[in-house]
Amino acid sequence: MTNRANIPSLHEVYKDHFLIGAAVTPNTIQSQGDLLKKHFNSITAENEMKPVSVQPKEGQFQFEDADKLMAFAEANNMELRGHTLVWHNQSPNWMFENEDGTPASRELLLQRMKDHIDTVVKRYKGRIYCWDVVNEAIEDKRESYLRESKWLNQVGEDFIAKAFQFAHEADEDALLFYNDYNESNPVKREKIYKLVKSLLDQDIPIHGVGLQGHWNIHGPELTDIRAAIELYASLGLKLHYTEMDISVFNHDDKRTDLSAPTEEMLELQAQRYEQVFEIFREYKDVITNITFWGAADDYTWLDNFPVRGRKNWPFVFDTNQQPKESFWKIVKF
Ligand code: HAH
Repeated sequence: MTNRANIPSLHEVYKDHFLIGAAVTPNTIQSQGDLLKKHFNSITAENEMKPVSVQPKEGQFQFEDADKLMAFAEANNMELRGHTLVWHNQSPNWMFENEDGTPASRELLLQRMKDHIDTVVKRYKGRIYCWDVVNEAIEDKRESYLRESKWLNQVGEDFIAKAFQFAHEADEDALLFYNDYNESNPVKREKIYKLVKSLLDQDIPIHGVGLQGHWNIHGPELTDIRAAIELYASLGLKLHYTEMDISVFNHDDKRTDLSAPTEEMLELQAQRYEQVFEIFREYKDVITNITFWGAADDYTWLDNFPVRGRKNWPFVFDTNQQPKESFWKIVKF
């Protein structure tokens, strides 16, 4: 690998703006270790702190992988964003069921939620600086408000408020976030706003909105990104971009013929990175963390989503972990 010592460090360039984060795994802290140490001062566990990873069986917590990532953060003076405590996905089935397979009652589910949150949050108390307490509870489809889920069906709408209360009881200093995707979409952003506002109106301890930022080279519109920031900021909370990537494909583009991104894709990507970081800098008083959902193009969840096995190139570092044009666009301003 060629020498990258003399390129600017992303997190140093942005030290007066916000933290710069990356989602990591036990593999990538090895394979991308040097890159992570140089450019990032915040990390998030891609999967290792999700419910199914830490409590696959009732009461049998597994923290080995999560601990590795925590230790990597601490050894390298990085913050850690906790992700995630309550979600409809990557959560173990046992949590929602009685022993005979019938749906667990509201009381049992809330007890399990409390036990889970208590154990996980207290383990990293004072070390994980913020948590995505509830992930993706809003429905994407136009008509309905909250997403259908076992949490909603078996507990009721207040499962969200309860999760925040339990998290706050476990670590009163952790910053607590509601996190969701399609956060810029005009219809969905109003619903996210409504949810967070209702939590604030009930004095529920919530401190921030996590905007996932899973975007692509064609969208969303910059005006929608800006409008979403303005709307959430009007709640008086901090904003984190929690899972940013810029896919080179439209969401419904199923093409699988490319073994490298085209010049045009890289051009559009660089232009978009430049434009969105310009907006981020403008709102640095409310945006306090920009986290990418990965670090370099050699590893991204988008290689398997939404098309399994199709390579994608969503970051500012390429498959050799070298800076792309996108990198230069965001470090020069
Ligand atoms: C995110 N969902 C999750 O928050 C994260 O935990 C996971 O590793 C990857 C992505 C995003 C998502 C989406 O963009 C579209 C449909 C469903 C979920």
